[in-house]
Amino acid sequence: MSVLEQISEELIKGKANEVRELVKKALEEGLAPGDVLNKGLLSGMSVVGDRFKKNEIYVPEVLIAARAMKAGTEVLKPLLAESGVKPAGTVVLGTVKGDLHDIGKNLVGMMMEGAGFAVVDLGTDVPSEKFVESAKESKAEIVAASALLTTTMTGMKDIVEKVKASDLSGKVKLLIGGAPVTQAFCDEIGADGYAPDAASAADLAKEFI
Ligand code: B1M
Repeated sequence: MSVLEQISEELIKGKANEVRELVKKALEEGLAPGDVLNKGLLSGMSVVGDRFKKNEIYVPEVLIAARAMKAGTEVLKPLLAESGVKPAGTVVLGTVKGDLHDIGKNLVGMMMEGAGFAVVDLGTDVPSEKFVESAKESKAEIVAASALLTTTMTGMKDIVEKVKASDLSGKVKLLIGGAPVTQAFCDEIGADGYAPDAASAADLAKEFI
């Protein structure tokens, strides 16, 4: 079994220490951080997602797998975020109100840092007002919101409305994403951009600047 397959296997089992060590091993073997992320960690997480969907596993197992994913991404973080250039701009980032999923949001943060942005991470379950306040405080150019639930993505509309009603209107760009989010939804709510994955989110942020 290749080291990337081993990473997926151990992530599915929720073995955080093993995942951390295997990620280090993969990097020592010269594998690219992006491959370790996509072909190791994320491919394991997609199996976890499938099993969760089919009710083969439940929330506790998913949480344990998420913890293992975090252990692996922590090793990768400095490499994904390596840039050495002065901030291209400031991004206020968070998962919308009512939503506790943060793995994708954290990846977006890492990719944004990698693209040279200063990232203000508001965490999860963030009320719309908080996005607006924080963007004012940090003089951000971009507000980036993540949602993983069809029930919480509607909160993005509220962020758009609050930004438009504030003096940030026309000054900040609103970028949205997350598994249930689509370009059509982005157009419908009047956000400035949608990205399907973390790397494209960073590319789009660069385009905005
Ligand atoms: Co939840 N969960 N979950 N969950 N969970 C999903 C999302 C679900 C699809 C599972 C399923 O049924 N197949 C489903 C949502 C259904 C729906 O609404 N469409 C679901 C559900 C129902 C729930 C609960 C309601 C379950 C329950 O309690 N009955 C509950 C809700 C809690 C809440 O938020 N209030 C819940 C809870 C949890 C855990 C806490 C157990 C855990 C989260 C742990 C954590 O995040 N710290 C969890 C997990 C891990 C998942 C799955 C298995 C994996 C999500 C993930 O991290 N994927 C997920 C199933 C799945 O997605 N296959 C599922 C990896 C991550 C890298 O992908 O976040 O999509 P993702 O990010 C991607 C892109 O979407 C994009 O970039 C990333 C890739 O590069 N992206 C952006 C994300 N944000 C972006 C922002 C951008 C641009 C791109 O711009 C700003």
